[in-house]
Amino acid sequence: MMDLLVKALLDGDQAQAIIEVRKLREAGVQRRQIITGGVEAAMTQLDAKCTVEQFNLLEIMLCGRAATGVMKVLYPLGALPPQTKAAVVIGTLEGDVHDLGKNIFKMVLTAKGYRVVDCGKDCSLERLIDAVEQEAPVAAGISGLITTIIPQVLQMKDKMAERGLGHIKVIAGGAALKQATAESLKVDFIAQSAFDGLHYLDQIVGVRHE
Ligand code: B12
Repeated sequence: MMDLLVKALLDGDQAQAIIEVRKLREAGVQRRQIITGGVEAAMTQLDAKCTVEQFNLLEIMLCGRAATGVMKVLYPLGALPPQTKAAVVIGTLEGDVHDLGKNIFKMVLTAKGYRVVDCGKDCSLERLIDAVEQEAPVAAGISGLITTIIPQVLQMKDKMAERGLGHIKVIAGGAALKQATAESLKVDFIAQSAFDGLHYLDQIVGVRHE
């Protein structure tokens, strides 16, 4: 069944992808498995079509739209819990327009009761840090899919410290950042997935997992 979901996503067939995800949920498959084994797996396969030599924008956008549709089925807006946990500021840095992963992280956090302040994509460091200053979050989350944003990531903590925000954790995720170590990127934590990020935040705010 997961294979059918991956195929529907790769075909950019949102309606079919939604049918497959409903079947998976009815069969008792967890959201987490659907995201990692379905959505992420499909996007990894899409990789081959998103290179400098081969780039079919329409095809990739349709896959992205199908993935977004699947996420809305997994986390319906009407069924959100009250946002009683800490705030988290998230964004994709300047020059990077990839936002599927960031949006998944946002949905996962929102579904767990965090108040997520989303600075969007192609967001300057200044704007992200302004939001951190205003919202007093427990952490700032950076999503990075292209390596050109790494210099901005390296400056994040220092720039926050200059504004007296050095105590706030910075966590990073996304394909361009997750192979690196937290030390080499000068951040507090590197998340391998949205759930990895969630667990790290839960640890900071002291949520227990059974
Ligand atoms: C879809 C896609 C696009 C779409 C994006 C649509 C959208 N709205 O996001 C479009 C078509 C716009 C696009 C454009 C481009 N793309 Co593109 N794209 C991809 C592709 C195929 C999939 C990315 C994706 O969505 N993955 C699925 C998500 C769910 O995974 P994820 O982001 O890793 O997120 C998960 C975790 O990492 C985590 N996570 C993510 N962020 C965060 C943050 C925090 C804080 C936490 C805790 C967790 C977390 O949560 C998610 C769920 O677990 C990748 C290939 C790849 N393997 O990544 C290339 C890729 C990222 N693109 C690439 C390139 C080069 C481009 C272009 C420059 C293309 C070009 N040749 O002109 C342009 C423009 C980019 C720009 N300026 O930003 C390269 C980057 C290479 C590099 N090393 O820098 C890649 C790697 C393809 C390749 N192999 O060449 N792309």
